[in-house]
Amino acid sequence: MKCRVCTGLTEPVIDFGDMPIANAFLSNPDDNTYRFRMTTSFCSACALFQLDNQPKPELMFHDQYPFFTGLSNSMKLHFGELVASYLDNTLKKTEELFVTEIGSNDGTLLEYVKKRNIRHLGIDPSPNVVASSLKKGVSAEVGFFGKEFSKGVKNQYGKADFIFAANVICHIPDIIDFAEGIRELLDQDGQFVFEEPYIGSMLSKTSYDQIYDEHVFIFGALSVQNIFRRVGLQLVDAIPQNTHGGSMRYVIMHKNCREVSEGARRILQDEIDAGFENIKIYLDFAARCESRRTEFKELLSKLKSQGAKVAGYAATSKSTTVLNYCSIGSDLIQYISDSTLEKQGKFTPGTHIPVISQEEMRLDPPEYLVLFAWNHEREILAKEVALTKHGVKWIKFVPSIEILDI
Ligand code: DWN
Ligand code: ZN
Repeated sequence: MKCRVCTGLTEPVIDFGDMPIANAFLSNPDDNTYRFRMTTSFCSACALFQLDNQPKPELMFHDQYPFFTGLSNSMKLHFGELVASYLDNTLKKTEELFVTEIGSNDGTLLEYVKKRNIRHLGIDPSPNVVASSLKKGVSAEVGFFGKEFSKGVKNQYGKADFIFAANVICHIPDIIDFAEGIRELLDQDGQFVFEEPYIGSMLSKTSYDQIYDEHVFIFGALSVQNIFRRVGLQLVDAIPQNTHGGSMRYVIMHKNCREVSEGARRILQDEIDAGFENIKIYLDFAARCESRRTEFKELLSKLKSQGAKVAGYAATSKSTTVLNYCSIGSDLIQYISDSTLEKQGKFTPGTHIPVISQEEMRLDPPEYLVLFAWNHEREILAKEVALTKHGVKWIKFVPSIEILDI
């Protein structure tokens, strides 16, 4: 396959088989399911792990996109801290600032900017999440950000002092056009601050569920540096984050604006030392994914043979990869409970497990709950102490398959 960045040849890593769209929950299990072949590969020239094929963006991001950032309290707090740590330290006057967020979803992050009376604009391709942002009084426009789009924003609002993005850039296949858009829009001393699931965490935790249709890339500091260098921008900082099971915050600026931080230098060197530029580490990961699949399926089959009632907690995008890759249907997991209204009453993509509300699940809890939102473990276990006290046992599959002993 051709690398999406340098067009050089990539090396195959793992084939997950035919996969549905991760967030295409079905109203009726008989509905037709669109599938694409989810193979992944690695470009050693860019140190970039990527999907070979991705469904058309319109199939993934539309007016029924069922993910709302604000449903997680810990993420709300995280974005509050993120905004404060940059806007508290800027020397510019409030009335001079202009802040943009790409993939602004329901406006959770920009609401903190709005509260400071700072001019801002969110950009997101899904009209329904933009509508929920507007309801909060957060300005936002529907669109796919790229070079063309950035010109319109620049003409209307001027250059941006800060461009934020969280868990978004890895969704954008034409990443060079995107990076050129950032170069257009970013003011001379402006900062592009973005966070993404970190390739190092995915490799060390074997969290292969980070790979699904929307995540066309899984980045590390080396690959981010390579991409932005191509358009004349520079990686100046990289700061590890605990969110989403291990993420990295990257800061990009125009060239020669600032020295590369000590932290970023160390992370880049650690990646080189760990072999992130070489296919071997990815092939080892692929082998672990296969044994993890066998182990998980064996555990669920054993519980079934014991007559145990097993359900899932949180119908995440990530769960679509796990369920389809491991061929797990409602025979092994009776239902998944989720707090998103738009997912309740529907069926999981490709595997047809019913999704019910959390209130309904709490009325008659199962014996085992698979924690599909393992990245929100702390928040969920704190919220669900009553379930644990009731005797519910939690099953985790990242970083290893385990029944939690609480
Ligand atoms: O990158 C992405 C991340 C940030 O968000 C997107 N491509 C889509 C989405 O991925 P995800 O669905 O795997 O995200 P989460 O945040 O791991 O899971 C969200 C789901 O979990 C929602 O359906 C809501 C549900 N949930 C719940 O039912 N109870 C979440 C929490 C925290 C809860 O307490
Ligand atoms: Zn490449």
